[in-house]
Amino acid sequence: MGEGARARLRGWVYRKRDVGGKIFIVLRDSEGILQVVIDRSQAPREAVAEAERADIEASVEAAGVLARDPRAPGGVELRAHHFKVYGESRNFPIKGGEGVDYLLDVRHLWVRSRRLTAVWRIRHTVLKALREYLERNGWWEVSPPILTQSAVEGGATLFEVNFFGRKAYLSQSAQFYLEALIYSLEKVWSLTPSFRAERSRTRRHLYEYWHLEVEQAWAGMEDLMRIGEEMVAYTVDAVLRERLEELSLLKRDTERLEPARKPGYPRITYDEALEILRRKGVDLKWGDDLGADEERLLTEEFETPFYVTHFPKQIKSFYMKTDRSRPDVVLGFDLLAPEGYGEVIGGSEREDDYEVLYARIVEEGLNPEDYKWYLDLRRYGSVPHAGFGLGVDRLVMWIAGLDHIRDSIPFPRFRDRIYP
Ligand code: NSS
Repeated sequence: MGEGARARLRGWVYRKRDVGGKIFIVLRDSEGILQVVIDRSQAPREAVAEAERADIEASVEAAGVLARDPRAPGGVELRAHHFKVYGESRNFPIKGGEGVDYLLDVRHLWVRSRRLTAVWRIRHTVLKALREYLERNGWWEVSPPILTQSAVEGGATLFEVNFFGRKAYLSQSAQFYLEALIYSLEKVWSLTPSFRAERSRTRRHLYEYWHLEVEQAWAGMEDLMRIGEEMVAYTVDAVLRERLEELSLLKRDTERLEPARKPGYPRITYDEALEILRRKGVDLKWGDDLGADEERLLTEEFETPFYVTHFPKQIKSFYMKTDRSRPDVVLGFDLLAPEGYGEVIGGSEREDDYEVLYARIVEEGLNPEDYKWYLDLRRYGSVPHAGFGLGVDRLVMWIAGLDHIRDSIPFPRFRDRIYP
């Protein structure tokens, strides 16, 4: 809107300054902020009275004429002749300078902050881009259950639920259900909450996170690695095109994201990862898992996300197919985000042979009875197939350049708090 145009807007009081002759109210709405000026010598008395009682975060309506003013944020202000308070806001509990724990207590109010709002907008674009990529490439979206009967990713992080006197679990992954659905739809995906009772509290673990999973029939590890990197590159590109203002508000160095806009990310094997770590002074034994610290060191070597592949089978899940030319490693892959962020995708080719899968279940000390239906998928029309899971919150965390995963999601769930 140009100089002299009339405007009416509704929003919330973001900042307020009363300098005697004029009241300056910076108004915040879903599009951004705008300064509103109520001039005591020109505005009607009721408008002035309403502006006086409008506290920080009160919801208000203002109408007037737009005027250029270099001192206003954005260079434009609204000179109001009408001003009305809708919902008052006495003593808003967040004043600035509060600590993390307090801000988590008032998360229901903190979610309106400009910084978090910028993250929600980036997250929206991430979700839109992921979905758009899949839609354009012929994938079927399906809806797997959240209440489940068996573990996908090991018993240690399972949340137990009392299901009418029987044990059930909150889903850690939709993978097994997606596997069942490829026998008709071939290329399927889902976006669901996944639950992990992680033992340690870290910057990159949530207890409830958003999991985007894909599964494809007649496909191997290479095919799925290509899809993973195309999807991530497509998403980074969309955010760089559509959310520059938000990235700048978050002070994200977008130069660091540029190289990730194109697929073709580097790949190293687990063995090569060990070699790199050794050069950096970290001596892992073959068969040790890569933890957050090791991942961080590896990310120093790359400007873009990169794959680590061919892990020792003892550190990966029983369903991963072994490399038949080297049976001690699996056809599994992780995609690690640069700048210290680490794993955002975990996936593999799946074991599709009934006998081998059965033996792996037993070898892992699991009860084949619990996996009867999953084994059935290898009895009736088994096909080579592969898939992966992408942690949406982790992807947002990296793209937005956040220090902690909790700020990638409006209401993060932690072990010691499920409030608000
Ligand atoms: O455990 S994963 O590595 N793999 C699976 O769950 C497979 N069953 C997925 C599949 O092939 N369909 O988790 C996948 C991703 C992982 O790379 C992380 O990005 C994310 O899920 N993830 C998490 N994000 C946030 N918080 C927690 N606790 C978490 N755990 C995994």
